[in-house]
Amino acid sequence: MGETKKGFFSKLVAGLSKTRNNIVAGIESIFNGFSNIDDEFYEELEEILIMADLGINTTGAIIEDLKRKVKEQKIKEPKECKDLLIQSIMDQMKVSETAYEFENRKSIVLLIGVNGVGKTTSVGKLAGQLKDKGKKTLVAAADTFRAAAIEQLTEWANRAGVEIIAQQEGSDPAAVIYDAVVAAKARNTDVLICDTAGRLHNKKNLMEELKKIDRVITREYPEAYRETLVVLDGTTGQNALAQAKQFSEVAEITGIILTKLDGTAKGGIAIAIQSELGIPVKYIGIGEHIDDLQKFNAEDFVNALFN
Ligand SMILES: Nc1nc2c(ncn2[C@@H]2O[C@H](COP(=O)(O)OP(=O)(O)O)[C@@H](O)[C@H]2O)c(=O)[nH]1
Ligand SMILES: [Mg+2]
Repeated sequence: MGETKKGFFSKLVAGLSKTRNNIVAGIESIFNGFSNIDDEFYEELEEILIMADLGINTTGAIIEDLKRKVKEQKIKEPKECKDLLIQSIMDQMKVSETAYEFENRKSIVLLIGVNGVGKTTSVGKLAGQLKDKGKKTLVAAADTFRAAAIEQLTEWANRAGVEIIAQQEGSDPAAVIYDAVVAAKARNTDVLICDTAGRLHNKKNLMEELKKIDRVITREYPEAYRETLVVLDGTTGQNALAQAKQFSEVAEITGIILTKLDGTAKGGIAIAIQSELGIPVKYIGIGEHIDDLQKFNAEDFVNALFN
């Protein structure tokens, strides 16, 4: 491992410590405590995975997969199951190589999600990362609902060292996007990242607002590569899964940013989202600092969680 990679990994391990404590102790007690792979063993394992927020469906799929492999490979020792389990989870979570294609294109990235999940913070962190990579980055303050939201994004833009397009509180979000798109084209911007308001996702007006934003982008900048990320708060567990489902009904979601995994999250929700919705978790947030956003790496994530 190189220095940066190592630094990231230890940060990930530290960030996920609460998540891990929720899972590891239970997992260890099962793999070491049982002498046979029997129904009781599977039942306890099932219980722990559900407690870790993997949800019933995902847990069911993982247990079935494990049972099949145990049989095929004639495994007798519970301890030997651990690697199989880890492998099975990793297989469910692979992020495709094209997941971050927007970084290499002229692109528009939209962050959507309910209030307080970490959209504005994630826009700032993402802008900082792209800027560090030498990408010409612009952010748009399309959460015009509260003045504080515009100020907050302005602070993040300063921190990240990128420019911001904003209007006054109460203005039309689609008008802000229009300004931002015009600016992005004129300035030869690589990536335009747009913050949005966290209205209730099941409300008709949010749907209308997203459609309007979409129309503006399609009309003004049809060749832009599009990325629409739903931001979810990892501490809300199964509720985050429900939000992802609802947003996927109103917008073409290309990925998830799962935040606050440094909190009391039970990171298993990342596994559930991926497996139940087929939407890749592309980034995870593990703190409030500008560096605390990482690309999701299934192997690192599962290792940080289980080892
Ligand atoms: N611990 C922690 N806090 C976060 C993370 N991401 C965002 N927050 C905090 O969550 C709160 C809400 O974030 P904000 O970006 O304003 O959410 P928004 O309403 O969706 O724009 C702020 O206090 C952020 O500092 C994270 O990954 N970890
Ligand atoms: Mg916000």
